[in-house]
Amino acid sequence: LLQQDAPVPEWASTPDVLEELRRAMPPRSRQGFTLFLTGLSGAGKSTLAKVLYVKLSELQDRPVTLLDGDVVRRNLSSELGFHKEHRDLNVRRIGFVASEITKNRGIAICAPIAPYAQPRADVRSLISCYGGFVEIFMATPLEVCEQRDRKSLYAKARAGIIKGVTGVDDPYEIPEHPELIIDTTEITPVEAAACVIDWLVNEGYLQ
Ligand code: PPS
Repeated sequence: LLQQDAPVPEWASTPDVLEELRRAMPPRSRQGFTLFLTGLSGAGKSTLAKVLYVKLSELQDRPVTLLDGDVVRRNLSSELGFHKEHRDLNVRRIGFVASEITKNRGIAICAPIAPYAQPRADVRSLISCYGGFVEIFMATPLEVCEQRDRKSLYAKARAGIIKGVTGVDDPYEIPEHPELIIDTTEITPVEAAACVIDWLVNEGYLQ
């Protein structure tokens, strides 16, 4: 089943198969979708993801699955480090799991740093075949993330104890066309979640 504006996967390359698949796509309120939160450590991804998990579970019937960065790294990507190839592989794994959830009309909430544009774009293409893909750029500035520093990640990076920390001495490629941009410097997680829910209602994913 394909979204109206989704890229065409290889297996659906004949026009009649494609048309049939698109006709069979349910309205957005019954499709699966993925909320893909990306941003620096400390930007508020996990906190917002958890609030969204609770709200979406209360508001509607589709099953909701949370794929948080730390949890995925412990369970699905425990052998991976933080150099570019491993980060990309980690993000692609998360994208694959989210695509399966979306295909089965569930809701996936992903919250990795996902610092590189190409794997984010590939995940978008994959998931858009099956349902909605909502990229949420957590734009909280590095200074604010550093002040929070609940895991002492930035302190260790500044002290030279760890290398390759995103935002300090490793890149974060800013999303060019995210569906939503959220800076949690001056809004609470509940207010941020309300913005996301409003957007989902306006776009027809929630009734
Ligand atoms: S990535 O880039 O998407 O694969 O990263 P992710 O899987 O989301 O993992 C991010 C969490 O790992 C911790 N951590 C680091 N982050 C960035 N750079 C380096 N070098 C690093 N080493 C460990 C960090 O606590 C991240 O947690 P979050 O939830 O983002 O705060």
